[in-house]
Amino acid sequence: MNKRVLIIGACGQIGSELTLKLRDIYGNKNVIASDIRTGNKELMKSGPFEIVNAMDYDSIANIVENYNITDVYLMAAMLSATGEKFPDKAWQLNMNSLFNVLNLAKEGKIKKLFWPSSIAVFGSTTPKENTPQETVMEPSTVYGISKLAGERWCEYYHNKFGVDVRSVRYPGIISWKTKPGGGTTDYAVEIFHKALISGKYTCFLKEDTKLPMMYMNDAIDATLKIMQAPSSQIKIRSSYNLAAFSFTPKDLSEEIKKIVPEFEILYNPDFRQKIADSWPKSIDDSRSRGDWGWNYKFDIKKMSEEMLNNLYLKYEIV
Ligand code: AKB
Repeated sequence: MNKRVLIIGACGQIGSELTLKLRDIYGNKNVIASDIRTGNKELMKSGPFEIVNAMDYDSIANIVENYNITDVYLMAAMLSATGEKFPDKAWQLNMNSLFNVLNLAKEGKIKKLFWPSSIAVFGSTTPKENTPQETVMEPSTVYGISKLAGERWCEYYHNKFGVDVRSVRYPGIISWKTKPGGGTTDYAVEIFHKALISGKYTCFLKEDTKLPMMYMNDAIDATLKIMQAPSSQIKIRSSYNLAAFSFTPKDLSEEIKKIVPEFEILYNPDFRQKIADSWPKSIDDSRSRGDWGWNYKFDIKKMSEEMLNNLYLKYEIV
């Protein structure tokens, strides 16, 4: 049976790049993008697009039926910082959207499901360095609680109903094409834009706040890799730890200064500092490496060069 893919939340930071990559692999007409709003030109023009509310089971079920969808990537979510402002909405969106697709899989209407978890599943009682796959998990944000609950539900649907669900715990994702929205790690993207536009950035986290991060190309790679692996290799059905590199705002500003010497960073921590302080500083992802061959390609240096080179072109700075 031919693969036909649906991405829910295709216009977001990860969804927009994932959709284009999936279209390259499976063909434009076999990859259906969907979101509650329209996306950028490239995404809208390169293949089918449907407006959908991730919390509306019937409209998702209709799309799945109309397009004979086999695989779903559920990328819609409310992230950590916005989730603290709208806790009810965050819980509803993050949980209802997951149940919709888990139930479609349980009913045999789709074959395979990707659902991202996050380092936000960990909390202040978790070991901070080299955080193990299995450890104490007491998240303190609504987002983290919803992701941890989601992980338990994914494992439950796999064990009880045989649902083929796969998941990774994304760290902060850095990309230049689409900006992230509402996360605690968003500073690591904003800083590049501000470095080129004004040469100055005021960071909402303290200079020594170390967090796990990853370049978008690696995040997409991991997502495709776990989805393409034979089912027998996926031994964890809650969610896999995933890592590339970790840095502080100060480390990142030093890296940017190597390319933009006049760049200046200031610090004005806000409510997001408390969220960041509750998260791990580095992640042990040996299970992902061992089970399905994960490895990253971009380190902080290569990522910073890629970000600045692409943003120079985007802003037409010569
Ligand atoms: C956030 O900051 O909320 C996200 C995440 C780490 O899941 N980027």
